[in-house]
Amino acid sequence: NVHAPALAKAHRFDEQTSAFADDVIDGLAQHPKRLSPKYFYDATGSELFEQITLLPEYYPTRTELSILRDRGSAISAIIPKGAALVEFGAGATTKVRLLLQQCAFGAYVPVDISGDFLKAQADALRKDFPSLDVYPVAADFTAPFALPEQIAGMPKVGFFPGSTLGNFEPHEACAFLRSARDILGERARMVIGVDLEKDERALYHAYNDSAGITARFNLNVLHRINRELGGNFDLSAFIHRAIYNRDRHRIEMHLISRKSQTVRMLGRSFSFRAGESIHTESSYKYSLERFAALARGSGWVPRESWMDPAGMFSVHALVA
Ligand code: AVI
Repeated sequence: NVHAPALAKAHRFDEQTSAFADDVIDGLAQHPKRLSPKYFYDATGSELFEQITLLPEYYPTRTELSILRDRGSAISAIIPKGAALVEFGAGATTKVRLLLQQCAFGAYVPVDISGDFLKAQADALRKDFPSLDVYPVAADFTAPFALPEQIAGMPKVGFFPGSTLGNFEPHEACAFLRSARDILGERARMVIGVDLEKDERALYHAYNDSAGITARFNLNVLHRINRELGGNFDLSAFIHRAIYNRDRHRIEMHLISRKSQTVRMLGRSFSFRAGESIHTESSYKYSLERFAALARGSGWVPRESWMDPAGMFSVHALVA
């Protein structure tokens, strides 16, 4: 291909960028086209996601916070004193702060792929919880990783808030829960936030907000491909669409091509029909029973679950 050498020179790819490139090339060659939701979260995407969590239509974040706050004493009752709290993924610290205030943890281990972000987060928490030992781990938490030696003798509690599990395909969710159980070990506990199946209108509006932030969040992945992989996506030629797929219990986000067009990237071209979609995210919604079955099938014993009064969101405690 004539473009490839020039591009290879123009972009000196690090390992992460070339994995991104491989995934994008692979995903756009599929029928239907798809991109992994993990690529939403560059600096702009993370900022847009923070804005989503504050939208009036996006109920999950504030509802989960209310459950963690209102059910703090029930949650702390299942947590052994002096346990190490291992958080899978490190976003805003609001939720973990609630747990740290309400339960007697001996150590906090945030695990995230972004090392810079982790360090800033760890520093802020050390300042506000001076007696807490914080041991950040820079790792992809969807793959096996080692816990810090310092927490070897402590009981472990995993924390996976935000219904991030919902962005995994069911088989990936099962694999993640299994691997978390292996990493945390015997007698571990897990506190996990899971979005619930509900009225389709509420779900629809949560992913089609009137301010258009979710649309920007979705389209940003094309911007990222342009910037990091030298793509030439015209963002105005795609529209955001989020629908609820009732049979598969999931919100699907798509980017729909407004016209027939060809997009180039890394010396390759990808053609789109008018109306053709790129499936960019699934956000699975569970009933309490379906989540408990998933947890059991992954080697955990469901211990207790809590909901807000309107039954919008759930927090589950699992025991290894
Ligand atoms: C991070 N994750 C749980 C969000 C969700 O609701 O699935 C991501 C998101 N996508 C669109 N809005 C929010």
